[in-house]
Amino acid sequence: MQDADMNDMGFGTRAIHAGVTPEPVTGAIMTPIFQTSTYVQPAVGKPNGHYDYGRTANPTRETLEANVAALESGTRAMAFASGLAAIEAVVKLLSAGDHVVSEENTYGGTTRMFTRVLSRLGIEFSYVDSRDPHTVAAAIRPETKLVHVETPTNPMMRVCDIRALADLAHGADALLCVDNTFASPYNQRPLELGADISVHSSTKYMNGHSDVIGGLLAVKDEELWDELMFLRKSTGAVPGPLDCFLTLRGLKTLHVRMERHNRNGLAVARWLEGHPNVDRVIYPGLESHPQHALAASQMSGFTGMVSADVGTLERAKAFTENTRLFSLAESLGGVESLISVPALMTHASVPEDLRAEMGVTPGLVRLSVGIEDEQDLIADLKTVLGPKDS
Ligand code: P1T
Repeated sequence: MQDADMNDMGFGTRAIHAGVTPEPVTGAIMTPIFQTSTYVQPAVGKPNGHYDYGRTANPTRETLEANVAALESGTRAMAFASGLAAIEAVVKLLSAGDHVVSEENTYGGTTRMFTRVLSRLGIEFSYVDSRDPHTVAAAIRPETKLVHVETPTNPMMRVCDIRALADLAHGADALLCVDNTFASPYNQRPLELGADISVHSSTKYMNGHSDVIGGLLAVKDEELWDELMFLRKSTGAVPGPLDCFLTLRGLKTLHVRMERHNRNGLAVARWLEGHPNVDRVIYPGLESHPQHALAASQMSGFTGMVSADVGTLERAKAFTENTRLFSLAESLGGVESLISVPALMTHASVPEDLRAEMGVTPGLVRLSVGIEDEQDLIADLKTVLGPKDS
């Protein structure tokens, strides 16, 4: 269905129909996997429409992109080979001498790309605690072209005020990019709150089935999209057609999955909170989260991501190596529950002092609560941590 017809429809209807039209030759209701690298041209320099080469254009990928644009309340979206490739494309809008203000608690791989790869190209980065807009304002310089945040952050669940940061960035003629991986557009739509770019590791909630590595971004501005398209075409980090098909299929149930992730995440966070073997639970949906009110003002649900500090690495290992339904693995956002120790896994590449300062202690455990039955998940945690009221 075309986008104009979809604007008044609900999120679930858009997840299933936006951008998707029956295939014209056969009427196939499911978007075919156009597994081709090139297209035959009827005459020299006259391709079929804009289909000249697979890196530039692919119908399966374009259907996914139209669908994501509708879900993020954008006008355009773009798919990449990974979440990091999508973020890299955003930073490559900049040139040597330009400056980025970034939240300090991003995914460890994002921090590594900024500190050890992109900074070598002459782009400067300042790392701040973006929970306080004043700290972001103080880091902005005349050369600042981009403010990059995650909200909630991985794994400390820091929440930043997207509206306030959009105003700040725009006041400085900079773009605001929000990594929306943890929330998903079902729970939070940064473009509606003033952000210029919403970026995803679609490996996570967007695809939702732990079988694809992918990245996505969505924008409102056509010129910005053109620039990003040029960058992707010129640098090449496109996803394969099968991965686009799988992600599009995953998106058709995003609203149903997220409802259950939200419910199970809250139930697990509530069960862990106050448990005698857990020192601290961090979940934006709990009233004890210092930014619960802000989170509730810009999110409609709080996902299945829960962090809990159990005090020591020894206890974290005993916890994460012994659960049965929560599998010990990096990644998140799939239908199955995962558990990890960020300091030794996803954030091992972040300098130790920065990790400690942010609270990414060796005793911090991160749970990606899946969509299994709530009572079975709690029972699994209970087997390892002991009953709550013992
Ligand atoms: O793995 P990739 O698709 O390249 O996405 C990178 C990425 C970007 N942004 C956020 C917020 C992320 O969490 C990630 C990847 N994160 C994990 C693999 C993880 O376990 O935290």
